[in-house]
Amino acid sequence: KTVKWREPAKAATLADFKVLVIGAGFSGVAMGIKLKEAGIPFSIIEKNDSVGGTWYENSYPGCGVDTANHFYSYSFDNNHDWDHFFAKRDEIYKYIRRNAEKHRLAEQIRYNIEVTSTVWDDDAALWRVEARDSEGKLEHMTANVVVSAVGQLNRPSLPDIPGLSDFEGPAFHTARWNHEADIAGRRVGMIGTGASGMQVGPAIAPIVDHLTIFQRSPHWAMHNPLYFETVTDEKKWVLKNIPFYGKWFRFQLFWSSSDGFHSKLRIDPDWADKAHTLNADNAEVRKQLEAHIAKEVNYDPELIRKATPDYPPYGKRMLRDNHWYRMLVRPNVELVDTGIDHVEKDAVVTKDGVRHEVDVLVLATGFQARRLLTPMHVEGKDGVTIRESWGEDDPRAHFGITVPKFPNLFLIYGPNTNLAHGGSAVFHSECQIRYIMQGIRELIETNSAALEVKDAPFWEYQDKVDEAHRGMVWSHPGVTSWYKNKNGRVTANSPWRLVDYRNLTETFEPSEYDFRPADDKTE
Ligand code: N01
Repeated sequence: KTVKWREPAKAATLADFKVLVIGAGFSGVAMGIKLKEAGIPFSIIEKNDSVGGTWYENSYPGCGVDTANHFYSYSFDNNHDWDHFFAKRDEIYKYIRRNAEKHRLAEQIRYNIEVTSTVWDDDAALWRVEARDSEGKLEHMTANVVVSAVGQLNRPSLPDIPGLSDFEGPAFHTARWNHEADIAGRRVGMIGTGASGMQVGPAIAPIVDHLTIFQRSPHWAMHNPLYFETVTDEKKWVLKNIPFYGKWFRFQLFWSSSDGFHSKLRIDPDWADKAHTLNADNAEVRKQLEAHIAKEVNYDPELIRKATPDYPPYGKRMLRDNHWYRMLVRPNVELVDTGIDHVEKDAVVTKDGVRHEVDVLVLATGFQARRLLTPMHVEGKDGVTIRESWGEDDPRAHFGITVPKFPNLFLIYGPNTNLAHGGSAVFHSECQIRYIMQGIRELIETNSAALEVKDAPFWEYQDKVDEAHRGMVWSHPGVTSWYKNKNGRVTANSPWRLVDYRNLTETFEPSEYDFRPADDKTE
């Protein structure tokens, strides 16, 4: 739904108003499209030389989405031409680029320039933004509103393993895949078995000489036959031409991830086997997943032991089985779960003293999700930085979007908005964008210089989120993941069903914010 002006005449006052969006990924591009539709001046600062964000940076073999594309796409471009139900990176990247081109965002996007700092100037009621271009030249700009569209998963997390820097062969993170490094016929070591590693493994196993996978803990992965299917021309025709079918198809994907899941995620306080499952539905899922693993690894007891998690299903992100388990039985693949002791110039040495010689090292070790906005310096009112406000790893925001002491700053895919239970991150972004657009409209139409979320609604929301998480699987004490901080507080995920989050963010409520009149500022 597009946010409409209530007072169209106010649009005329926009000449001096500017929004700065950080990042031109899936969310930044959508934000730009909505700002453009509303006629609000904006620019998008992008550190890469292209749009796409995560779908540009991640180009590792096998990279693709595990949420069906007919839902993992913009509601305003319900693309019926997807070639796959679960597209690979190139197809998604092209989709984002096509949208940016269609809406002529090239006029607003600046590439190869990275925001290093954004500081709130309370006297002028402006954000003073510093950015560095690819040659290291600093540039300064101002904006009335800053929207962070950098998300949670854009800074690779490199493991702190002794000797890693001594490794002499190519070593790189999945989000920085080194396409110059020839892996064909080489001995490859891969650290990490999350969503990225689980896609890389089956994609490279057939071409490498040997693949050694270093697993710290196994992840659950679910079989879905559609994962491997292409969308036939007939299906595309039906999606396009049968009235409402395309919408229905999208809606049922939305609904199954919104409602279908939640019963499997809630801890039943009376449930006996709390270590491995949560409730009857969750136990049923576990049974099916265990049977699937056993079948796929040809009932090899050692592989079953290594590949089966002890924690309940959904404790970490539920992955797609993209033939991961079948890959484990290949003669050139070894799954090592003894823990890494250190790395040497040509080998990874595990805690049992075994040297695993490798030529190339792939780090599928995830992202610095809890250090949201890293490494930007973000400074709000009274000189408070976002790191001071959030501590080392405790990001919080009202609906995941606004933070006290940081006026006119909006976050997309901020704290507690990650979807760990299925569903489309694009849907969540659009909820946030609609909310942000209403906030900006409120600023403009009430002739205000700044808005800032009040402490009371902010903390009330934090309590609600924490309370909701307490009953959910990812708070389970047996699970460690990037969803939680070191105190066990879930900082990444949303506890809500999609429909609940949509309802929460549907209407920007001005009474939750302090507004500062425009004439109460000095230049
Ligand atoms: O990262 P992860 P990811 N020594 O943090 C291991 C999205 N995504 O890039 O499980 C040894 O999940 C770590 O071990 P453990 C999606 O939201 C989506 O895979 O902590 N191992 C784990 O196995 C996803 O959730 C898609 O015990 C170390 C792995 O590295 C998010 O991105 C595709 C280690 C990291 O897994 C992140 O996924 C890709 C160490 N020091 C990504 N440090 C799709 O939609 C970490 N590990 C398909």
